This record gives sequence, structure tokens and C-alpha cells, in this order.
Amino acid sequence: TTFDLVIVNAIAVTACDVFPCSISVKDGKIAAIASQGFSQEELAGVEVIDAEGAYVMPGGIDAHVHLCQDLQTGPHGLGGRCADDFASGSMSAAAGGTTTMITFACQTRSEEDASLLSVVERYDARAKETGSYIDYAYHVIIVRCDEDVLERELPILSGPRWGISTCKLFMTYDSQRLGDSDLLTVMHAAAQHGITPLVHAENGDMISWLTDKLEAKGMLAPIYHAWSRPPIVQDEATNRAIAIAKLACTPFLFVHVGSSEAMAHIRRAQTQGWPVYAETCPQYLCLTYNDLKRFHSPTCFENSKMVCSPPPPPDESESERLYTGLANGTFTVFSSDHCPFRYDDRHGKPTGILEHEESKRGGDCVSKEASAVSLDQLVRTKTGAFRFIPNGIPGVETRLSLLFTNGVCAGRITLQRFVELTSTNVAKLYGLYPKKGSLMPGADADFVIWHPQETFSPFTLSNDMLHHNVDYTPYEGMRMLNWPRYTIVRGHVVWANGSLATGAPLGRYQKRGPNVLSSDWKKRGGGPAKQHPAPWLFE
Ligand code: DUC
Ligand code: ZN
Ligand code: ZN
Ligand code: ZN
Repeated sequence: TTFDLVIVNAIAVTACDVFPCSISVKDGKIAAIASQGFSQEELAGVEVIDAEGAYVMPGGIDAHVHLCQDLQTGPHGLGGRCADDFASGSMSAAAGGTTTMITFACQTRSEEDASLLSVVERYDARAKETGSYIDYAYHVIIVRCDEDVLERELPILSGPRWGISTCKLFMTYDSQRLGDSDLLTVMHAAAQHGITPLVHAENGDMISWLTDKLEAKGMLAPIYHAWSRPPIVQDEATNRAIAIAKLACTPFLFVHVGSSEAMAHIRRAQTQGWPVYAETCPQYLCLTYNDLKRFHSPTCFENSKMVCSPPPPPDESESERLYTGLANGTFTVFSSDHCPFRYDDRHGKPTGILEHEESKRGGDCVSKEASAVSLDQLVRTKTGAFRFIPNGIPGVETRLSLLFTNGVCAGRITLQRFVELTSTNVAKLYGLYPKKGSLMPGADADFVIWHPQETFSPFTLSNDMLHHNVDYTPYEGMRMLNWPRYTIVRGHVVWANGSLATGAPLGRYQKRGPNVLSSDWKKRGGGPAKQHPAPWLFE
């Protein structure tokens, strides 16, 4: 039998090892990893990629990507139109070396979203509308505590039809947050059905209180979005969520951790043996408060391009502490939190102006669509209010290169740790391992192949190089020391030498199993019996 694809002259990098090899692919799976090349006979008629001595890694897995999340369902709890669908989002991901993404099917509190199953079905229809160029899966976002959802629907979602083994829960945003009691109930139910909760840990009351205080002083500019969410907002919620999860007895993960104090709470719980995991994202390593003052003056509305929640950290010393958490294992995964809003779309970042104008007039939203003012005029002349700016920045395409440049090339993390954070641990935590995230024979043939490091010419990033449907990148002007040269999904080359493959989207939905990073957790002495004098209360 001959192969479908062969990669020669590669330096394979896994979460453990770095070694020279050749890799063969058959029927979308890794057939063999060989220390030598292949014979002429074996290669006859086979597609060959010469890696020229470059690193080959398991394809990137980005477990935090927002696509097709509509107006009211936005993670900011306000208007704001998600700029990427599955087609544009997956092309952007592929061009950045990512072969699998996990996106969010988001429940709202409206009547039609009472059933989480129908939320997922409708979201799945959105994905099918365009198809995806890389493999994909869904998390669910649960914004209410409903017995039918928790007892009847969660087992269906985690079962063979959908294979959804994670749910995201918010501790902030009035339209989405769960109180402590609901968090206990939902986390406990999730644990019983083998679903790992992902927690957005910011104290919503602190944020509202600070927002009111800032606004009372007329401090409305984008930079004050960060001031309304200082690190203590994350610290408190993180510490509280750890206590809640201990009582509910469930392994869980903190998404988008951007505070070193929050990280320290997580580290301590891990050291005590609790199955607590954490994610951080490029914006907490590569941006600071300064980037919220980048354009012209601090009050310039263009600074809304950098508004995300949690915000970037105050300064670089904080990012440096987060890099330590990446190196020492406190962080389990590194994701983008790609949450795309355009600047030239009145339902993108300019929502911060329009809603502000409406609120000053005390009106509702009806006149906005009809407004004769051009968008261009609007963004040039208005300042807007940070409260109304959609929270989120794009980054699915830049995730790997930013960490490769600033983590690996800068000597802050090893190559193996890079693979662990961007692929292998992600697959293990989210139930895709070893099909994804590994270079084992039999695994899916998902690869990212870099440029040979010695001969690569560093370049300066600009948004016109990117493939998302967003009109800016927060990382404009940053120096990149390498970039994925090939992205391969189940043996299909989807990105090569600066070009995306044309043709039908071949991404497949991935059913997931449970988190395997903490499969031994109950044995290690977790479980209700150790937590409470009356363990039967938890059954
Ligand atoms: N949470 C996210 O996960 N993404 C964007 C904004 C937010 O609050
Ligand atoms: Zn969040
Ligand atoms: Zn997000
Ligand atoms: Zn409108």
C-alpha cells in the first residue's frame, strides 16, 4: 500500500520529544513515523512535502473561539455583531497553524433558549451553512439554572449524539452570570455527567460598582474599561470559584486568566491536589493598559479596538509573571479567545458610541438603523462609553506565532511546552486525545509545519496579511520570528506557503470524550466523601 502524503526532513516536536524524522499519512491518519526517509518505490506517485529541517508539530488546537455568536448572545451581554462565521474563522485559524477549534453555542435567557439542546441544534445549523476549513467542536454556555437542562439535557449533550464535554459559566455580566448558589448547582450537575465547567471569573458586582464610579467622574474612554476591571476583580472571583468547585467536587478550568494573583490562587489549589486547570491568551502576554491608549489621545474611540474582558494587564511585569505560569505548568492551555468585532461596522465596536448616544437621549435602539450619520463621521467625532463597547478582540490566526516568537524564541518556554500548551493538553483536557494533539501512528494527520528557523526572515505583522473578517489586529506592527508554512488537516494541505487551499470546506465536527487529565482524581481522594460529613447529600 502506498501513502497519500509524506513529510520528509522534519524535526518532529511533541509534548515530550524533539527528533528528526519523516512522517507518512494514509487515509487521513498518521501511518508511520520513521527515522529515515522513504525509498523511491514507497514515494512513487505520493505527495511529498520537504520540511527542509523545520519543526513539525501536532496541529494547533484553539479551544476558545467565538464564531457566529449573535447580538444578544454576545459574551459581553450587549449588542455587537460577531464578525466571523465558520468559513472566515476557520480560514483564519488554518492560516495560523490551527487544525481544530472549539467554539461556543451560547444560551440566552430568552424563552426560545430554554432548551440547551435546541441552542446547540441551531448553532450547528449555522456551522453547516458555510462549513469549516478545519475540524471543530462546541462548548455550551449555560446562563440559567434549569432542572430539565441539568438533569435531562446535559447527559444527552455529553452522550454519543453531540459529545460535548464542557460548559462555560459566567460570574459577571448581568445577562449571563450565575450566582454562587447556581454555580454550585450547575457545577455539581456538570460533574455528575462528566462535563468539565469552564469559568469566566470576574466579580460582576465589583465591575458594576467601579463602572458607576468612573462614569460619575466622566471617565468614559476605552482605557477606563480596564480601570473598571482591575486584577482584584479576577483574584476575588477566582478564589471564590475554587471554593465553589471544591464543594461541588469537580475538575474545572479557568478561561482567559490575566492576573498573576488569580494565577497564584490556582497554583495553590493545584499544589493542594485539586484538579484546577487554567487558560491564558495572547492579550495577557502581548498587550498592556498602554495599548488601550495607543491611538492619538487616550479618549480616542479607536482605542476600543483593544477592549476585551478580562482586560490586558496593567504593565509588562504582570505579563512576565504570566509567562512563568506558562513555563511552570500552572497554565494548562493557551487559547486565542478570538472574539471578532469590526471597527467599520455600526454593530461592531461603534456599538459603544451608538448605545451611549441612545442612553443620553433616554431612547431605545429603534432610531439607530435609520441614523443618517455616516459611520465614518460617527467614529471620528464621538468618544463613546466603555460600558457599551463589545468586549473582545480577534486572534485565532496570530495565536501560535505570537507564542512561538515571544515564548519559544525568547527562551521563556521550551518547544515541548509550546506543543503541550497549544495542542496536546488541549486535546487531553477537552476529550480529543490521542486522536488529536499527538503524533502517534493512527492519530489524525493534523500538522503544523513551520519555516526552517535558521533561514526565516522575521517580518512585521499587519492586518492585511490576515484572513479573519476583522478590519484590524491588536498585534499590528509586532515582530514575528516564524509563521506556519503548512497547515494540514487529516492529511489535506489547507495552508501552504502563504496560500489557503481553495475548494470545499473539509472540516468535520468532532465528538469529544471526558477530560483525561484528571481521570485519576477520584482515586486520588477527591469526591464528596472527603469534602463533607454527609457525602450522600452530594449523590
Ligand atoms: N469572555 C470571553 O470568553 N470572550 C470575550 C469576552 C468575554 O467576556
Ligand atoms: Zn469569558
Ligand atoms: Zn471568549
Ligand atoms: Zn441596530
